[in-house]
Parts: sequence; C-alpha cells; structure tokens
Amino acid sequence: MYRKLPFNRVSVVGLGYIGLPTAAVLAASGVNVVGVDISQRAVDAVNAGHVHIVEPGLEVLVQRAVRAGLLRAVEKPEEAEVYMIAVPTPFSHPPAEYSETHKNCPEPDLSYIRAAAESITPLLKTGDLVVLESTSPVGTTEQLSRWFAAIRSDLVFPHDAGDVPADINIAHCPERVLPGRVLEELIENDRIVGGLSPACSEAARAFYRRFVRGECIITDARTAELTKLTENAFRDTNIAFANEMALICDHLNIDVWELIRLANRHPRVNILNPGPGVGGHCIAVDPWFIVSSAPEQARLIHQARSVNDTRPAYVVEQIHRAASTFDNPVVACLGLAFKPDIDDLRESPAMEVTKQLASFGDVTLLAVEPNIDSLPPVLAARGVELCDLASALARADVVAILVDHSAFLHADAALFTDKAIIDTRGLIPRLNTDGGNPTDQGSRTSITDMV
Ligand code: SAJ
Repeated sequence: MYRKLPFNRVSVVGLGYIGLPTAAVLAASGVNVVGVDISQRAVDAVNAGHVHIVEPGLEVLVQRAVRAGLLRAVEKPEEAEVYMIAVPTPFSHPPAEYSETHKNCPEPDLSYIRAAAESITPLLKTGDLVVLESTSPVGTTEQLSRWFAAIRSDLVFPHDAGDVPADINIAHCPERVLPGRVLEELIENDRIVGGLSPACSEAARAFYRRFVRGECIITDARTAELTKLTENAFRDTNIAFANEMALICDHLNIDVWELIRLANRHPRVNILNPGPGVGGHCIAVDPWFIVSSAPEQARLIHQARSVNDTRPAYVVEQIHRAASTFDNPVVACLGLAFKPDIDDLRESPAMEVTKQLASFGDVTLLAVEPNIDSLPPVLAARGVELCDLASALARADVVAILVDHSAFLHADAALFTDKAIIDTRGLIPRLNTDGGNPTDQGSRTSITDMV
C-alpha cells in the first residue's frame, strides 16, 4: 500500500562508491540515514567521519552528517522506512558446460543483491519502500520481490499482488553518476524510476524528490533496468569505435588524434577518445548483462566489448616492441587508475597493461600513480617500483602514457624528449594546456556570434 511517507529513516545497504555518497547526500537533506556494510573497515571509517574511497567533497559531507547525528554506519541492517540497495553486481565466467551461445560471455553475479535482500527481509513492514540502485540485468527487481516473498509469506509483494495493493513498494532506480563528479550528479542528474507497479513508482519518485533536483521520470522496472545498461553499452560501443579507428590508423600510419579532431568538425559526428582499453566497474561490465540476456541479438554490443578488451594486450605489444630496441630497458607506466584523477584501479586497463608487462619480467618497470600511496600487491610482488613522475622520466627509456592525470598534463615537455613514447591518451600534444578533451571539436562561431 502506498503510504505518503515522510521518508525520515532510510537504510542504505552497501557503503561503496554509490551507497556512501548517496547516504551522505540524503543525510544532508535532513533524513536520518543508517548505512550498512559488511566491511568493518568501512563502518568504522564512516562512524569516525572518514571515507574509505576518494571522491571530491565526500569526506567533508560525511563528517558533517556524522557530527549532526544524521548518519551512522552499522554491520547489520536496522528497521527503516526506506531500504536502498547499492551493492556491487560483478560478473562471473560461466561454467564450461554452458551452452555454445553463452561461451565466453560473462554472467551477472547477483549474490550481493540477494544477500542484501535477505539481510533486510526480517525487518520489512507494511508501507516500506525498497529501492534497488545496483546496476542489474533485466528482471532483477522482480526477482528481488520473489526473494522477499519466499521468506515473508505474511506480506503481499508487488510481483504477485494482482489488483490488491502490495504491502511493500519495490522499484529500480539505477545510479548514473560519474566517478569524480558524484556529489554534483547525484543531485542534478535526471533519475529513471521503474516500479514493479505504478504505486511503487510513485512511492519511489516521492522519495527521490527529497534530494534530487533533476527530473524523476517514471517507467516500469524492466525498462529502467535496460535503460541503465543501454547507457553504458552505448558509451562502450562508441569507445570501441574510437579504439578501432586507432588500430586502423596505426595500420595506415595516420595520427588518430588528428583524424578524430578533423572528423569531429562535422556537425553530426562526435567520436570519443581511444585509449588503452575501457576500465571501471560499470562500462566494462554492464554491456555483458545485455549480451547475457539476449546473446543472439546483442552482436554489436558483444563485438564492442571484445574490441575494448583486446586493447591492453595490443598496447603491451607496442611497449614491448619499443623496449626491445634498448639494452636492459626501463619502462615507465604513467597512470594505473581506470581514468584521470581518481584512485580507483578496478578493471583498469592501465593496471592490466602494467601487470602483463611485469609478468614477462624482461624490463625494469616503474609505475607513476599520484593518487595512491602504495602499489597493489600484484604489482609489488612482481618487482614494479612506485615512483614520482620526475624520477620515472629521468630513468625511463620507454614511457607508456596510460592515464591522462592532470598531474601529468602539467609536466615539463622537455622531460619527455629522447624517450620512446607510447601515448595511449593523446597527452603529449596537450602538455601544459588546460588538458581538455584531445578530440574536442574546438570553438566554432555560433549563429548568435554572427548576428
Ligand atoms: N574512456 C575512453 N575513451 C573515452 C571515454 C572513456 O577510453 O572517450 C574510458 C575511460 O578511460 C575509462 C572508461 O572508459 O577507462 C570508463 O570511463 P567513463 O568516464 O566513460 O565512465 P565511468 O565508468 O566512470 O562512469 C560510467 C558513466 N556512464 C556513462 O557515461 C554512460 C556514469 O554516468 C555511470 O553512472 C557509471 O558508468 C556507472 O556507475 O554505471
């Protein structure tokens, strides 16, 4: 049943890259928030007013919310009016005996969502709202409702409520914020709200309106699920196009950055940037959720994933070729994060390139990553050294630019001379500039300038 809730008590399950900022923003809007995480480290950090992830502005916001008594963290969920699930949905590789069509197609792993659901099931009461924010394959929100129903036969859940109002409202409202701009985008972005029934959608929209300034647009749960996957598959496919152009340009000995800059002067062309591959926990993962739901139909999306996934090995080959022209070569890898100015190394192509190079053991490897204090064990164990930029450039024969961190853009161009450079991010022509998008269209005279 849809109760006009004040939504004063919210439980956010999962205090990661999405859950923690959302919990902090909710608390800043005056809501009492209890964050739940199975990691004692995350819980302790939040209760001490600290954050365990790097995101601009987050620490200050969390600190204020904790001091104001509006945010605290626990390991086991407590009763609330709204439960927001923001746990990871990784993928796992299918067992070998899986059907031919699914071979090599990773499958979504819903075990975190299920565990989160089961942890809140005993607390559910009539009128509660459950929102699934985790990126999910089509049908997951309904599955969530079934998991609840299997344990709580005393309550009516929306997937089998028929004409009767459900006791619990359940909706999917996918997160769509960009790491690095999370706090701003959490408030300003439009939200897609897909309920399992119109009443569920209305309840969820009323909740999001408490802290979202963007539009909250209602649809059904399945469409909301596919919308999120489509956004990331669209970006992945467009990056794959740029990466394929980079391959073609290498083959034809043409500068891909100039090519894209020129093509982007066309008013209806906007090619993205090639790179060493696609990283992060979203764009490199979510398209697989579409492929796994519709393997016969999702041919382009599947192919784009393959194009992007083969980039790191190609870059390793280029670096190796350059290194083979030196005796006892020293290779500096600039950047390990999956994109500029963050500390997140998950699914990072720069990490993958460095790891693959390290596994050959035939070069001295220096890694420059200004956003971390120590190397991940997988690199440290293979003898990679974490260096600052100046000393890495002083020692290196080959420089592989894998991430265009701002710190690198401000480096002295002279330090790069006399090196073999593998510039996967088009950084060299941007040294000491404002670091804008390398394939930007540049300024054009607008009609308003002419009249
Ligand atoms: N990349 C390129 N070339 C480009 C753009 C990006 O190689 O032209 C690479 C980046 O270097 C990085 C990867 O793609 O390795 C992904 O970076 P990103 O900035 O495109 O996206 P994410 O993963 O940080 O965030 C995306 C966003 N989705 C879209 O832009 C459609 C964000 O809005 C989502 O909320 C987020 O995924 C998510 O959580 O799903």
